[in-house]
Amino acid sequence: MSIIDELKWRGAINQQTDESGLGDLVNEKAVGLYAGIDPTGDSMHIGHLIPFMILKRFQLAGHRPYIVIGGATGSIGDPSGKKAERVLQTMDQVRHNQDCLTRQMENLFGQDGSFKIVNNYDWLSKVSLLDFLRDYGKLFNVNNMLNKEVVASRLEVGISYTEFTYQILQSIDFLHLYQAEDVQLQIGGADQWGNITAGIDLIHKQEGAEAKAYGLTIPLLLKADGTKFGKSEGGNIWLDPEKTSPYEFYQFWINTDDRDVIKFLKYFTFLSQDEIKTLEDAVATHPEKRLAQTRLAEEVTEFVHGKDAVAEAQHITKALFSGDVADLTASEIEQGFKKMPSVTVNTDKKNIVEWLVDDTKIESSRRQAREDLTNGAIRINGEKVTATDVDIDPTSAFDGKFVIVRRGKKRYFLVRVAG
Ligand code: 545
Repeated sequence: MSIIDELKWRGAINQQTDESGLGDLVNEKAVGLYAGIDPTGDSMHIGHLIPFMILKRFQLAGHRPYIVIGGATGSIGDPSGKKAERVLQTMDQVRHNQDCLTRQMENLFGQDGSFKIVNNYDWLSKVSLLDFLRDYGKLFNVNNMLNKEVVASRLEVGISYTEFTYQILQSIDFLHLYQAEDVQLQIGGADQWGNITAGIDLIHKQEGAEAKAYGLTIPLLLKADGTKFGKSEGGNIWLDPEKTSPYEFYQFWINTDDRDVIKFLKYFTFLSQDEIKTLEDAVATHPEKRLAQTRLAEEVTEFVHGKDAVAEAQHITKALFSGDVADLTASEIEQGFKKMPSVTVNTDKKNIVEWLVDDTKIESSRRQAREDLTNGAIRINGEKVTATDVDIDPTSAFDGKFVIVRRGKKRYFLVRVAG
């Protein structure tokens, strides 16, 4: 099966500039191809990842992927998808973000040398204003530029000359990579169609109408319930583990709706058609087992954060479900309890009733605290405590840093011990 047919099966093709031309090309040779990312932030979220995972699929099929980090374009900002003019970032911000994104890309794709990561600052910063106008500006027709959806949709509110020019910069990239690295295909999200086709036009003007350059875009990912993909209540799902912990990342995928899970397996994993078909049957016959969600969470978390992170996330999930929290590590507690209520107490030993009411405010009154304790509704670090006349030593577990309190079946509280 050709890579293009595989992408079709995965639902990953929105538009192609020349379907049969590209179909022939990928069967003929190892094709150079690229997707770009602008350093407008210091981390990708899972939505940004899609085109780069498709580069990876091309690589697995024997092709030659390039990632362009937009050190130059990112200092301008793509108007695509933006309703209003952007505020320019400082060059220091751009460089910081560019370094963060380069590291993230290297971690995900860069290990074996088969991916090339390049920065368009290296060539775009060398084009002088006069060269820009003489060598490139002459090849762009302002009427065509105005007709690009991105620009047309901004004409009423206004668009600066700077953002208007963005499409020329991305076009120069495609031409540069075409000439220097024999890159013949650019991919990107559906919002990149105008920029990609502008680049192909430039290549045709510069290299002749017969020049073989192609574009392919990926559809915007939609969820069955109509809400935006890639967000949880806490906001975006980031790839940076400092912003979204591997446990939260894993949980995000675990919580996928049955109606979306097969689509996501096709988009975000490298599982084969047969494997995905088997999981599809499992969703139909035993949805309650959530086999497809578990596999999805395992695959994507391993791809982004590694095998150990999957094991940790599963350990946390299991501990929180069963209540056996005693052997969690401090890092697992930080991850697992990020969204749960937390308070900070001092290291003093204290009567449990007083501690639950006065220090932690977990219980609203002494009467309620005594009642919950005697009813067996309180667990401290996983152990049921029923006596009301015992002292609690906050430093007795988890390196003296935390106490985990569970009230009833599900309500967890994280008590941080300041010491
Ligand atoms: C720059 C120079 C090129 C080719 C492409 C570019 C970047 C492109 C663009 N892409 C988007 C982007 O978002 C910011 C990420 C911050 C961490 O703006 N002009 O850089 C997104 N892209 C991934 C997908 C996208 C797109 O990185 O293509 O569609 C999102 O899914 O919006 O020579």
